[in-house]
Amino acid sequence: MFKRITTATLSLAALAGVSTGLAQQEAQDQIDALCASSPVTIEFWHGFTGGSLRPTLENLTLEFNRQNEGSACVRTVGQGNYTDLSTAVLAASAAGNLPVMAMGYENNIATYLRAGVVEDLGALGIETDHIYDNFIEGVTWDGVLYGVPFNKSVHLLYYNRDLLLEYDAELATAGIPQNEDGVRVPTTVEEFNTAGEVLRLMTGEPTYWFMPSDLATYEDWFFSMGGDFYDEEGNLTVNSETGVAALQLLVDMSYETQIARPITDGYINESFALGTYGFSTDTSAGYTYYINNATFDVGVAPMPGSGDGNPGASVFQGTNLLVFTGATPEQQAVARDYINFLTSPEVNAVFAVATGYAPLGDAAAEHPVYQDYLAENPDFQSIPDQLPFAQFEPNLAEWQQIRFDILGNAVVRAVLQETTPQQALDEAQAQLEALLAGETR
Ligand code: FGO
Repeated sequence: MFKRITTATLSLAALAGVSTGLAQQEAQDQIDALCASSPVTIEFWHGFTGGSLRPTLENLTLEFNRQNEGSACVRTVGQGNYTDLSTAVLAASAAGNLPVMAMGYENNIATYLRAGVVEDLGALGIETDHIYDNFIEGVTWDGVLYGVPFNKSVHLLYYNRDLLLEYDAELATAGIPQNEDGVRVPTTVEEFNTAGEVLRLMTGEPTYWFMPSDLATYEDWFFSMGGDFYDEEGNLTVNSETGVAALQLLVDMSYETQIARPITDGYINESFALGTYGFSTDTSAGYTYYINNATFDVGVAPMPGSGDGNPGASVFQGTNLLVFTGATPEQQAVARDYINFLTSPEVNAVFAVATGYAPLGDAAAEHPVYQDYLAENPDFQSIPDQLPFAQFEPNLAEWQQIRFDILGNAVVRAVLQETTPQQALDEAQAQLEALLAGETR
C-alpha cells in the first residue's frame, strides 16, 4: 500500500506543497474529500494549531493520501493544543470512541496505558531502526514500544541578531566572542549574564525574555546546571539543591541583575511589540513563529554551556505517534503505513526543515533535503548540535499534572516573588508526593 517515494517525488509534491503553503483549509478540504471516497479511513488527532506546523502536517498527509488513493486515507483532526488533545483523548477513551491514531507526550501515553487503550507498536511492524535510541527509550515501557517519536523539539537560544550587531563594540569590550557569522552570541552562562547586563545598560531594558509558565525555560537552566528530577534512590524530586539554585537564577536575573523580563501572557513570539527583545530559550518548533512575527533578524544557537566547550543542556519536547486499540486489521495497516511514511528519513527531513522539529535520526539529518537546508540556513545546525545535550522530562502518567499545576505553578509563584524558590519547591515536592501516593487527584 505504502509506495516508497523518491526524493524527486517529495520535492515536487510534498515539499512544493509545504513551502508554497497549500493553504491550511485547502489541504484539509482535499484530505476530507479523498477520505470521503476511501474504502478505509482512519482519524489522526493532532495538537498543532497553526504556524507552519499544521499546514506541513496536512500537506504531508495529503501526499500520503494521494499515493494511496482508492485504498486508504488518513484524516487529520486538530483537537486544539496538546492539553486540549489529551483531554479529548481521555473523554473519547471513557466514551469508547477513540480515533485510530493520536499524538501524545510520553506521559500522556503512560496515562492512556493505564486505561489499556494503547496498541503495541512493535507488533504492528513499525520501522524504528533509523530513529535515535533515546527517542525510542522515551516511548518504551517494559520493553514494549507504545509510541513512535514524530515531532521532537529541543530548546535553543534564540537571539536578536540586529541588537547584538548594534552593540557589537560594547559586547566586544565585555569579552563576548564572535561566532562564525561575526555576531557576539554568548556561549556560556557567564557570557549570557554579561551580555544581558551590557544590553540592559545600553537599552535600559531587560532583554532576556522568558515565560515563567513555560516550565521548559526553567528546565533549560536546571538541566544545564546538572539537575536531575530523580534522586539517588530513584524518587521524583523537584526541591533538590540544583532545583532551588536554577529557580534562584531566574529570580536573580529578573530582580537583581534585571536582565530578564518575565512574559506572563502568550508566547514570546507573540510579544515582540512589548519592548526590546534580546534573547530567549525556546522550542525549536517555534522557529517559524519567531521568523514570521519578528521585525528583526532572528538567530538561533545552542544553549549557553558551563564553559567546557559543550552547549548547555536543554529540554526535549514535542510528541509521539500512537495507535489505539480497537482498530480493525485494515485500519491498523493504514496506521502502520502512515507512521512509516511520516517518520521515514526523507519525509522526516522535509518535516524537520519546514517546522524546526529535530531530525529523528542520522538518516534524516544526513538526507540531502536536510543538508541542503543547513547549507542555506547554517543557524539550523544548532538543532543537531543541541540534540546530544538535551534531556527528557519524566515519562510518568502524573507528569502532565505535575509540570503544569504543581512544579509549573511553583516556578511562577517564585518568579513573581510570591514565595521564595526554596519554599515554592518544598511545597511542590509535598504536593507531588501526595499525588503519587494517591492522596490527592
Ligand atoms: C510545548 C508543552 C506539554 C507537555 C510540554 C506535557 C502537555 C509545553 C510547551 C507547554 O512541540 P513543541 O516543542 O512546541 C509547540 C508547537 C506546537 O504547538 O509550536 C510551539 N508554538 C506554538 C505557537 C506559538 O506561537 N509559538 C510556538 O513556539 C509550541 O510550543 O512543544 C512545546 C509550550 C506549552 O504548550 O505552553 O509543549 N508541553 N510537555 N503539554 N499537554 N503535556 O507533558
